[in-house]
Amino acid sequence: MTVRDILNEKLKKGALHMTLLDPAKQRPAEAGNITKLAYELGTDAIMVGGSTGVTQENLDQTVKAIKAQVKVPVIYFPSGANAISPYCDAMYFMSMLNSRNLRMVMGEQVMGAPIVAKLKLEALPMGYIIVAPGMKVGEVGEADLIPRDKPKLAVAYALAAQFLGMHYVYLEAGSGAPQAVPDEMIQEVRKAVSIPILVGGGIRDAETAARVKRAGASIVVTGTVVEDGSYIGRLESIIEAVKS
Ligand code: 1GP
Repeated sequence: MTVRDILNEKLKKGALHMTLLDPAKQRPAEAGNITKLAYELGTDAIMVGGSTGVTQENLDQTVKAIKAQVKVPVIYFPSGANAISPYCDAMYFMSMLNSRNLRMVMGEQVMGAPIVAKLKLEALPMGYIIVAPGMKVGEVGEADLIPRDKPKLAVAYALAAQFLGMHYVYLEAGSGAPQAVPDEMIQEVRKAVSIPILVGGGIRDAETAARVKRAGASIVVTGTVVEDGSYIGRLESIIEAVKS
């Protein structure tokens, strides 16, 4: 079964939660321990990636350590073609649609595609859309941020992703964003597209996770919350909010 099939089967039953780990932020063994806990709490997949500091070495070691601890898909969430791990189950093959830099839209993809083919990695085509404030990823990705009060602009990008044949669209407020993607924007995108919508950035509590899900997110992504020492109770309530 492909990762896409696994996710599709799960999505038929409701919204999913994914846990994001940045390989540059902790040692591989710790990443393994964190994801084991997230897996036991019911997270549906582990995403591995970060905007800066990802190397082939820390990526491979982190993915291997996570794979040893969880039975859910481990999906690479790349920032470029500089590192691609053969150990993950799949990778988002993504384009930052609202970047001003062509390298982020199609350059890294052209460099990475032959490597993905050689490794026979499952590619999950995804349109990546950066919403204000965008944080680090908006900065390094040179994104023309979608203003928070312009849901129709997000809809136009999401529709473009769908019409280009992408299987997923990701509304990203940026890791550590003070506020998550606005409800109205998620609602409008939900009404417009039929592909699954990932929403991430700034989701740190159950209430926000529930709100994002109610607005129409198919997959709720949390990252920062597991980097915080007091995450256990939080992560449990976030996963519960997404699943209920
Ligand atoms: C970043 O959307 C993800 O790509 C997760 O964001 O770290 O704010 O949870 P947080």
